[in-house]
Amino acid sequence: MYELDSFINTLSQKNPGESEFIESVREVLSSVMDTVNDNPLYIKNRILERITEPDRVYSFKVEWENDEHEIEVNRGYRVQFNNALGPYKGGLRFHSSVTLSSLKFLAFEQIFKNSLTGLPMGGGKGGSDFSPKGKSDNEILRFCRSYMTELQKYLGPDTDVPAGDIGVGGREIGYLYGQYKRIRGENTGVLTGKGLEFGGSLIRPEATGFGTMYFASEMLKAHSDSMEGKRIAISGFGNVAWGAVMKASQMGARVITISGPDGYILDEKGINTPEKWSYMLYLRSTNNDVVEPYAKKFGATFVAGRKPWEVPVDMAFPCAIQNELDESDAKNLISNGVKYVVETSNMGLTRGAYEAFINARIPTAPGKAANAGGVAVSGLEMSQNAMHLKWSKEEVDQRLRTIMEGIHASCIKEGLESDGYVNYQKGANISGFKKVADAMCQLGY
Ligand code: 2IT
Repeated sequence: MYELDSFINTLSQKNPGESEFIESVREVLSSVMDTVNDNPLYIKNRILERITEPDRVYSFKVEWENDEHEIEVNRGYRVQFNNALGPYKGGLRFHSSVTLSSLKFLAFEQIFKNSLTGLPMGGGKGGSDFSPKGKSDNEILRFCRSYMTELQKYLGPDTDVPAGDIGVGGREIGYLYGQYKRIRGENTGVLTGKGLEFGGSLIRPEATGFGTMYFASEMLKAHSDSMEGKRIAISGFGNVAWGAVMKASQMGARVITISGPDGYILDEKGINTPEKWSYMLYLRSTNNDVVEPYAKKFGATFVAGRKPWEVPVDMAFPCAIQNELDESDAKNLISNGVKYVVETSNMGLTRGAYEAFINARIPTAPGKAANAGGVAVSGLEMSQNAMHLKWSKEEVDQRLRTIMEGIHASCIKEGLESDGYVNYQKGANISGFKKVADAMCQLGY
């Protein structure tokens, strides 16, 4: 019999200082403990000990030259956590907050997220503490080349296939893939999120944001409700927030906030025109990491240094970074009448925030279910690359929608509680975990 606190204690001793990783393991295990203790095969196969230890972790030096011709040194990583279901798959994050602990948490989450998509993908994650903020295009190119010169040793289309994440968008994927091809001489599509001219998939840039709205729309349907007319708060202003804002508007909802490290925008008219959406992309492309200019351009309010969770809304979608919505934010949202919460960033909610929402019986989707659309379309990009063909926008979008509906159905199947409340966190964790654990049992150690 396993007991959560003592398992987590042992894990913490084994991984000192890795609080984000430990928290992500606690989050999954708190949902699956009964499932494990009820299954002698999982116990005999030591699934918990094995699934919480990464297959391997690469850490390497990345040297590059800045525009002043000075040499800079960053640290690069790739965490190959678990490949029971398929090649390691997961994004690369370039951000000043990146540490081994944050990448281990992201890679661990990715295992269960990828499992939920139903596609054959294992879990991995990588990145660097390099911050693109304020860097020139040439500096980013030089950094990407140097990073890939080392990383390429560990990649392959059936081994490990990275993609983007915070700080890694289409431009960076292009530079990284260019260097991979230069060194390896292979057009195997070993990164996803590529440009459409060289093997990328239609809908991949939009996929995470579209997917989270498809998931949300299923959630609302399951609660005899609809997206029409809902007031929505979104945080972030990057690729994920951009896709989410567009799809929410198409579904008849009104998104009234986006945010950056400098504060948030309150646009009561709604962020609902192609001009506003393009402006989000423009803001991102400047590499300044600010949203304030949006307020001046569109006559909206800018609230400096605060998060959007103080605005009364029907639905909240954290779309920025881990731990961006804490217990006091949750209490604010609850007292302002929030009806649904859809975590779209990875581990965007703190444990206290989850507990507050679940205690208040507010349907709350976890990131590993709601944001799986991004990696799902990455999986579809891998399929297209392997077949050497390209699907239409409609075909990819339809497959994405079907995958998100499937994930929602899995959450209901494993997460429906006796009082009729759907515990999405529990549902996603159990459903994602079981498939990986079953595969590990069959594969042997
Ligand atoms: O967190 C994520 O799922 C991603 N950054 C996307 C990963 C991928 O391989 O597309």
